[in-house]
Amino acid sequence: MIKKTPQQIAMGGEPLLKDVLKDVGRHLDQPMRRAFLQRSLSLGGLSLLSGCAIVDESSVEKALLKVSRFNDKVQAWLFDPNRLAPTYPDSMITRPFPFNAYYGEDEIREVAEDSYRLEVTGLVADQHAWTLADLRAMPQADQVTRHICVEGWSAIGKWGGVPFASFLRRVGADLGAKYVGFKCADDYYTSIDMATALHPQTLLALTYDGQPLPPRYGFPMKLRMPTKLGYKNPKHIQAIFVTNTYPGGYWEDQGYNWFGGS
Ligand SMILES: Nc1nc2c(c(=O)[nH]1)N[C@H]1C(S)=C(S)[C@@H](COP(=O)(O)O)O[C@H]1N2
Ligand SMILES: [Mo]
Repeated sequence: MIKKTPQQIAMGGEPLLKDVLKDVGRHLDQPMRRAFLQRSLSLGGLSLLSGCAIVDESSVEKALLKVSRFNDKVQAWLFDPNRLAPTYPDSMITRPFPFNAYYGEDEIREVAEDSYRLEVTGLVADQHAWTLADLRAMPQADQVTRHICVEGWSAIGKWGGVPFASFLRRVGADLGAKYVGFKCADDYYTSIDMATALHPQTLLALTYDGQPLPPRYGFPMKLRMPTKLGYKNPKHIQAIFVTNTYPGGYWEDQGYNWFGGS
């Protein structure tokens, strides 16, 4: 059960979500948690929003998850597939560009180039596996954009590679499917909505600052989306699949918002 403060008991009021969040820990990404706190949403408000009865911590989790999935739908609806994220001159690139992963720099994954094959499965006509040379032979584009991490930092970097929309068209993906999922060499995984997959700035990035993507930034390849927060951008991609079944993600399954737009 969620404990009320003596003051709340005296006032006969319900505990504020703020107090509950302290108890239940990380269930929302920071922007959403802030939005809740700013509005001082009460438990009564949360149960109204989610349609869940709030009786204990696990029902709070369920209610927050429901609101977060609702939030995904609103964000998807607000997402404008033609609006471009800001781009910057090379002179504004952050040097050195930060490293981040769910582990430290001493555990950066080394993927071998020669044996590397990118698997492509699910709702795609052509399921052959790709070598790095195959990917480098596709028309390339590059862009300087800002990467925003929910941990509270952002940095400007330059990525180059294959526009993801051309890749999806080349493999004959079902462009009406809901999700594109990614599996990575380090056990990370995530998934995105098809509208973002087809966004003109979504890149299957093979280079960083004009050089082959170094291991720290996701060799051999990462998906770079300036329209999404850092954790939605998978590094060391080994497999891509197109599906209508919600695939979740490493942080998303621990309560981060799935849409993760910025
Ligand atoms: N495979 C993999 N991809 C990942 C992560 C990870 O731990 N593993 N972390 C994510 C997070 S939270 C961030 S902020 C960015 C960091 O990318 P960078 O090292 O290029 O700065 O990678 C994202 N993609
Ligand atoms: Mo991040």
